[in-house]
Amino acid sequence: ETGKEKWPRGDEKIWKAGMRGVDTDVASITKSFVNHVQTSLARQAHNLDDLGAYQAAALSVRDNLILNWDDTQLTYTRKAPKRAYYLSLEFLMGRTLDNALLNLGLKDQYKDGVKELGFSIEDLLDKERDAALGNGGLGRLAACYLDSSASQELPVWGYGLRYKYGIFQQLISPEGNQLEAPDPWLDNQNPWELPRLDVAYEVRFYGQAERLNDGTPRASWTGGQEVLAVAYDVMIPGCYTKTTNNLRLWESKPKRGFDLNSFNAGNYEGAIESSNSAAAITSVLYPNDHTSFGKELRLKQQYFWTAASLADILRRFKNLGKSITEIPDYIAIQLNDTHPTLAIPELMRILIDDEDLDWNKAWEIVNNTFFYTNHTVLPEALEKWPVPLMEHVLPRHMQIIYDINLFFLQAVEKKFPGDRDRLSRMSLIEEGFPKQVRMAYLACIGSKKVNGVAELHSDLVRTTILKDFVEFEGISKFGNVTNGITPRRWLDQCNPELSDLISKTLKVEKSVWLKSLDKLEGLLPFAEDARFRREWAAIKQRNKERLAHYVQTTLGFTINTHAMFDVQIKRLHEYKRQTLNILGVIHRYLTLKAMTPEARQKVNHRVVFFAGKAAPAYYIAKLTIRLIVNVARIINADPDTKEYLTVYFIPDYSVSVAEVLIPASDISQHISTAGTEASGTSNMKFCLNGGLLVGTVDGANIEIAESVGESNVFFFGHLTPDVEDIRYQHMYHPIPIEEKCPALANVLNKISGGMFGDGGVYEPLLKTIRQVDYYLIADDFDSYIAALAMVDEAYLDKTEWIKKSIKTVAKMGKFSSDRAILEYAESYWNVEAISVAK
Ligand code: B1N
Repeated sequence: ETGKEKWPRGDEKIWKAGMRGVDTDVASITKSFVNHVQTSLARQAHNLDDLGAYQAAALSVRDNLILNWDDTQLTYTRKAPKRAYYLSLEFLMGRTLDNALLNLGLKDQYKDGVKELGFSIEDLLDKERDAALGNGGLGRLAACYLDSSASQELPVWGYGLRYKYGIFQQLISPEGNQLEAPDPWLDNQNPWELPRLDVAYEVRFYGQAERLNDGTPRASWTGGQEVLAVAYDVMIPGCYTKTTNNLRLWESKPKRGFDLNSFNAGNYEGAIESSNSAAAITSVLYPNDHTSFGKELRLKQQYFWTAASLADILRRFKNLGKSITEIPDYIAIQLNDTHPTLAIPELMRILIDDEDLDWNKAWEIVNNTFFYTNHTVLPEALEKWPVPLMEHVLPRHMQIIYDINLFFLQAVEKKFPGDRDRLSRMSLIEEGFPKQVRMAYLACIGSKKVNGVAELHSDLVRTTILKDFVEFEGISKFGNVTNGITPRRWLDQCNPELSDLISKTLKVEKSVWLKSLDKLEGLLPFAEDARFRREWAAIKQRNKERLAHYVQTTLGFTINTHAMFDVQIKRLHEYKRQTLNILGVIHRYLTLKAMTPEARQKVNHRVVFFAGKAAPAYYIAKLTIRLIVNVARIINADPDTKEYLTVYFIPDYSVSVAEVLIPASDISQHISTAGTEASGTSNMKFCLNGGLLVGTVDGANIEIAESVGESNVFFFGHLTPDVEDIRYQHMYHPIPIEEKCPALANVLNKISGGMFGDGGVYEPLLKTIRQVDYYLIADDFDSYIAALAMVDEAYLDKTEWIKKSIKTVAKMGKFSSDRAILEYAESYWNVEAISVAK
């Protein structure tokens, strides 16, 4: 292409005649569906099963998305606005069809259409596999932000990896152990991605880096392994708008089928092996959150993805014909945690080695282009890469990091002369064997702004892990953007009856309030309306029945839907304290057992749900699952108590399972040790669906309470500033658990004594509580039990309870991811909305 050709080629009229819109009346929809059955799928009406029908519906809906996507991208190209790019190693998208139908406003038409063809839309929706390219909150947040960017018409693209295997499938063995099976989510074709085999970049690993020493900072990087990154595009439709953004996922491929050099030398197997090693880069999502293992393949994933994404972003920028120094006027890059931090030295490499800029100019560009979001202050989660590994895999980047560090420490020394401690604290290189690169520090100094994900967390970032950097760079660089969730998926899609009731009551169209969630405040007066409350309660009841039906059909258990539903669903982690919950359940069980049958009659009936995956190598987390499953086995079978208390562990937690569990909850638990959960986002999802929150004074719980009113949440536990002191006491003045918390000691003894099967099995878990108790289980236990008693008390007054539920939903507007993404666009990226002509 020279840029001077005439487009389109040939006769423009004939081109125009061939272009079509997609009609969206029911007759056109059935026609398109049948068409896809016949041609795209090469199947026939008489042997089409639900899976085939799902695929035909998806392809038909996709036609709409493709046309909108095309118009959107053309608009962006023509208007050349500043764009933002969201780099995330995880996108936990879940299912797409229902979301696309709702955002396009075509759900009813498709429902009718597939019905005319003999199918039920619900059955088809259920055939879709989740796209589970993430671990938990961080990946789901990225997905919510894409939905909000498109809905708010912001020119934002996501960049990630197209893992062949998503997060593992969780199975539970008869003993209660978690087993992991692979998740081959692409096996029955993925209609939602468009392979762009023509969009490909070469990415280098290993080799030699040699400084030119010609008076410039340039170096040459040669040799090593070259791998191809190929683009797959996923369309991201906005809600009731034409804007359809893009999520570009990279797949790794060997550069030339396989290595011809080895082939010629007669080493056929060796050649195949090197081609396998290229394909391995994007084969699997790492299933650990909150731990950094320093594995070479993970480092290769990170570089592969950042290098391909930057190359793509810069190619698009170069098409604008601007000077390279204008990059920050057209590009903002958001780093989702430190995983994409290599983009910083990579852009330096491109600007210096390829574009021949001097160091300071290059650093200035970099500094005005990147933005870094921190998602955790847990020390084990902070990424550090061993210097020898980095030198081996990315020799040129290691040189650049050393240079960045040198200039940086010179500046620190200038501001704080002679403060050697400070220099070693702030160095990008941590001394030790081996030395390690501190990625959070690199992300921080390379970015224009840094933010945490809830007020408390952002404060902790400023006062703990990045304290020295605040002192050096000034506080204004360090902000907060409280996380949000998309109300499209997490209310309209997962709780359609509540969404309809809200539209009807507010007398506002969904297309309006779903994009201006503060409008929910209009529900407040209806808390006093008895008829409205009855409708509200009836919807909660039907959502509980829907969940019971799911459990019945998948696990075979019959659930009492008139009991209170108490839910804790999230990754298993000691800091999230599922142990506190299950120990509380045992305490409740023991209390019930000790009661007379008459006394029991007065007790609030409760069903406790757990779900969540444990990292495959996280022994204590897996043991917690085993304990939950075995406690459930005993309690659910006890004729004295099973009417009052049952427990279920729902296996293989996923976005789709969450969509069933969340609308059914009466209360949900968010009970991390204060100061450990950066934000949490499922807390927002529950409250938006009228479930009340039991939680610690942590993360976004605090802001939820501020919004909905403290009388509508159940808080307990020690506060963040006390946690460190208490840990200190644990170390130096330990109090035996029998003394500190007799109720808990009794529970632990029952477990050890074999009430839930061989007690010895659980000793390593119990030891973490009896000995170090780093997460303060014993310190918070009594106040936790007291909070649950308050819940029971409050639940007795059903009218008051429903009022709380309504008032909570009414005040959740702040937690829309639209609000959050607009904060990023306005206060960080300087990116504006741009509408796509209808
Ligand atoms: O990010 C979420 C927050 O709402 C949660 O509170 C926070 O725990 C979560 C390494 C992580 N922080 N860090 C991770 C994920 C994967 C990985 O490899 C760390 N996830 C969170 C959204 O802000």
